[in-house]
Amino acid sequence: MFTRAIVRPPSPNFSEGLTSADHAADPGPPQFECALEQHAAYCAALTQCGLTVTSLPPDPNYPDSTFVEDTAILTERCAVIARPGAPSRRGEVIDISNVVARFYANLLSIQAPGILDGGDICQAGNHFFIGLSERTNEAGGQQLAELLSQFGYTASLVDIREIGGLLHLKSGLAYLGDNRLVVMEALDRAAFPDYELIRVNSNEEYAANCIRVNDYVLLAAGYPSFARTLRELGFQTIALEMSEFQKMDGGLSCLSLRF
Ligand code: CIR
Repeated sequence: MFTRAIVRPPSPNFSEGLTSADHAADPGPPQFECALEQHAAYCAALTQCGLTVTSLPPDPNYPDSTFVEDTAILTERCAVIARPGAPSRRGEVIDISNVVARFYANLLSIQAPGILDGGDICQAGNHFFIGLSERTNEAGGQQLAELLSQFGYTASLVDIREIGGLLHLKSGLAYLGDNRLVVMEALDRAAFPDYELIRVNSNEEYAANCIRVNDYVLLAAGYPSFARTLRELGFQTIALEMSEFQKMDGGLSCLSLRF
């Protein structure tokens, strides 16, 4: 059960953040007002799931700071402040560290030369899958595995560096509880033994980045086949418009830290 979430609405210069998209081409840069509306609907969905939402003020110094999930790993036993792989995002952890400290006595952090983005970390029960990506290196992954082991968790590394177009491990992987993992086609299924794997059609891959929040699964709107799969598995779903965040390579999970 989650009881809380931390979020940070986008700032007006949100479109100046990192992205692989060419804003000169269709569908163009994100529209700030629309992003704000989508973010508000996202927060309302977290509230519907029973969470108390702590919202930090938008920070124009860090246009990517709405993607709070990349800045920390929050578990039932400890919190680990990340060291984001993108230098332009590294300072985001200062505010996050201050707010997380209000809720956690066990507060740890990733140190140089380690880099690690929270988007690469997928908790599945007492096990953590740690993605090695352009944003998370071996040093960061090993540090996190070691810290987590001190609190009784296990971890394994999943190398996604050869998979084109996958920013973070959780862009293609989600844990739904009850031993069920959503896995996009490009990931090596052998990395996830002992789990029931739920496929996402290759034309709906963006939807793989969904989150189970108590009695609901939140997923991106516009992926009917995957939404149907979830409902057939017995989940109540909430579909959320994510278009403006998708333009900045953001997925649904990265807009909140849940704990
Ligand atoms: C970035 O490139 O860092 C942001 N524009 C998007 C981060 C998305 N985070 C995530 O998928 N966990």
